[in-house]
Amino acid sequence: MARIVELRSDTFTQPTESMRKAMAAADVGDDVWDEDPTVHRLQQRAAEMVGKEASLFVPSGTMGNLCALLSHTESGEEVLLEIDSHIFQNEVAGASVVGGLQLRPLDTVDGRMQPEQVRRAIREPDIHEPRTGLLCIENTHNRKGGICLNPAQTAALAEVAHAAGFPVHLDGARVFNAAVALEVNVRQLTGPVDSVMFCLSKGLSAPVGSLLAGTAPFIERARRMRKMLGGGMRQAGVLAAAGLISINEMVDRLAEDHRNAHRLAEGLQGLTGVDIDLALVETNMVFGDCRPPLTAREFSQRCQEVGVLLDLASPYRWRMVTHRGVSADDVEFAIAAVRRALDANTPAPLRVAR
Ligand code: TLP
Repeated sequence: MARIVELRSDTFTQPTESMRKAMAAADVGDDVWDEDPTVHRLQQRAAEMVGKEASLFVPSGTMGNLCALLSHTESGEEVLLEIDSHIFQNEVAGASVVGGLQLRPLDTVDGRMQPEQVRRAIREPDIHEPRTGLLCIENTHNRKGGICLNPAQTAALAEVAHAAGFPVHLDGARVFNAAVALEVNVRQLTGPVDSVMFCLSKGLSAPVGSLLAGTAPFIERARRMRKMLGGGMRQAGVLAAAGLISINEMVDRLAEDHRNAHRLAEGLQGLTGVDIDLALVETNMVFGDCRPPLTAREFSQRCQEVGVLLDLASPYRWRMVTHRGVSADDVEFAIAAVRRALDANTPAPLRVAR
C-alpha cells in the first residue's frame, strides 16, 4: 500500500495496544446512574491533574464546552471569546441555539486576547444590554496556529473577569500540549480559570472522549446538561479505560509531536507559492498560506497525490497537525514529497503569467 502521512488532525490518532487491552478488561456500570467504577477513576484522576474539585466524562470536546457554557450562564447573557476560537467558529452555534447565549467575538492578531481588551468589552449594567456572563479562552489556540497562553497571561485574563464578577471557562482541548511546550505543570494553566475542558481523543490518543472539570456544584449542573444534550452514556468505562492511559501515559510524549511539527515547518519553508511562519509553530500545528492564485484546495490535492494529507483552514490557508501516528521519518517523507509535488507542477503564479 502506498505510504500515507496523516496530517489532517491529531483526532486521527489510533488507540494504543494497551488501550485496547484496558478497554476489553474494564470494570463497568451504568454511568447515567453514576455507577461506572472506571469512569469514576478517570474523573477523579482528571480532576486531580488539573487541580479541580470534580470532573465529568463527556463524549466530545464540543459537548464539554457546551455543558460548561450552559452551566455557567443564564439564557440571554453575553459570552466574551476570541474571534477564531473553536467555540465561536466550529461548534455550530450551539451556545446560541441551545443556551440562548450571545457570543461576542474579540479580534486578535495571534489568538491572545489582551486584559484591557476584555475589560473594555464588559457591559455596564443597562436595561438595554445583555449582561456579560462568561469569558472563554482557548489554550492551545487551534486556528491561530496552536499557540500557547502562558500562566501569567491566563491569570491576567481571569483576573479581569473575576473582578467584574463572572467566571472563566478554558477550552483546553490541547491544554496538555501547552503545558508540555511551556514546560509548566498544567495546573498553572488551569488554576486561574473556573472550568476547563480537555480532550483525550486528540494528541493523547484515546478513541473517544473529553473531560470537563470545575467545582463540585458546577460539575453537578454540567451532569444535568450532559443528560439534556443526550450525552449520558451507559457502560462508558470501556472508553474511560483508554482515557486513563491517555492522561497517565501519553502526556509527556507530546513533546515529540512538537519537535516533529517544528521540523516539518522548517523543511517546508521556502516552498514556491507557500508561506510558513516558523516562529508561530509552538506546539503540534503548522499553518501555511498559499500565494494566490494557488489555493489551499489545490495545494492539498497536490499533497494528497504524493501521500500527504492536510486540512483546509480557509481558501488560501491550510493546516498540518503532528501526532503519535506521525514519526520523525514520516515528517522527512512528507517534506520531500511535498517539495517534489510542488516542483513537479509549474508554480501557479507563473502559469497565470504565461
Ligand atoms: N478540533 C478539531 C476540529 O473540530 C477543527 C480539530 O481537528 O482540530 N476545542 C478545540 C480547540 C478543538 O480544536 C476542538 C476540535 C474542539 C474543541 C472540539 O472537540 P471535539 O471534536 O471532540 O468535539
